[in-house]
Amino acid sequence: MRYILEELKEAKTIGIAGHVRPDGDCIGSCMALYHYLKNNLPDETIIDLYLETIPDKLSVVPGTDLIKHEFHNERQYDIFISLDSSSIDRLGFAMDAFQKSVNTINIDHHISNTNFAKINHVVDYASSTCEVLYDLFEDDKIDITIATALYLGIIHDTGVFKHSNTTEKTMNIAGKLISKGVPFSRMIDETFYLKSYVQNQLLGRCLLESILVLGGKCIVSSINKKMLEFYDASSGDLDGIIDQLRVTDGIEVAIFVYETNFHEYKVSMRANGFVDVRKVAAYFGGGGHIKAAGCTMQGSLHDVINNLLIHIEHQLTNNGME
Ligand SMILES: [Mn+2]
Repeated sequence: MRYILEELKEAKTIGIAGHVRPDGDCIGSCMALYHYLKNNLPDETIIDLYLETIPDKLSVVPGTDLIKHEFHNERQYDIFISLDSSSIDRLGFAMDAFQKSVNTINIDHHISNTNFAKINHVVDYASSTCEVLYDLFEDDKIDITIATALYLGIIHDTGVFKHSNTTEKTMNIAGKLISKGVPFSRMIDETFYLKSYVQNQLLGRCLLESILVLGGKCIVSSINKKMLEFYDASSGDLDGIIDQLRVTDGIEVAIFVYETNFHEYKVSMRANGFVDVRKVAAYFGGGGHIKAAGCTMQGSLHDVINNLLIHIEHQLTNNGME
């Protein structure tokens, strides 16, 4: 599959972009490809990388200061490469640049990818776009900067080798990358586990105020707007609370809701085995996966929780869990 990178040798101008609200795999794959092309293409080749603003803690890979956060020139790129984006609209502000390029390449690992480019390289069994890129690169051309970027994407999309998308191959690639000197302990702590003081305070509060329902099979916690304002926190500061609720012993379903407006709540659900939370979320107009789903609901907090519990209890009963 190396022919994909062969295409780039002739290009004089190359654009690269990842998806909106960039995560570890998006940033990792974009930075890895950017550095790889910079190192291996002629000096005069123009390479521009477009991404929305990235979280500070994901700026560990050198060169993130070179990222362009808006596209407002008339440049038509010879080739534009989309990374980690399942559809063209996921490119956000960079979609225009992509669409008017002479040639387009789409490199991704989402099973739902719509193959929207001229050349599509989608490996849906790969853990991450970084894993897909590793296979396209020549190993001896991967320096510590590129290795760090690829490693970032792999740990973030696998939940540090925990999710079921982790394969023997993923581990082998990670092994090759750490042999190049990636500071992996520090990276895992600082980019994955690190929380701000406020995030930890909110997590602590939500755990303290959580309640067990449905005979201890379901755990519920919530946070209201007033509390978010008190801590001067945003919804991003609530990431991970649902995951901590889920690993409570004996729990089948964890529910975390936070108030977005008067009588409007954003709901996150996680399941451990017997309940399909995607079905519950879909009933209320949301979506997701069997074990991780979400939706937005209207009403009082009491009504929102009760309406969710009716559906969860129904599934628990029908699955012989009563
Ligand atoms: Mn990804």
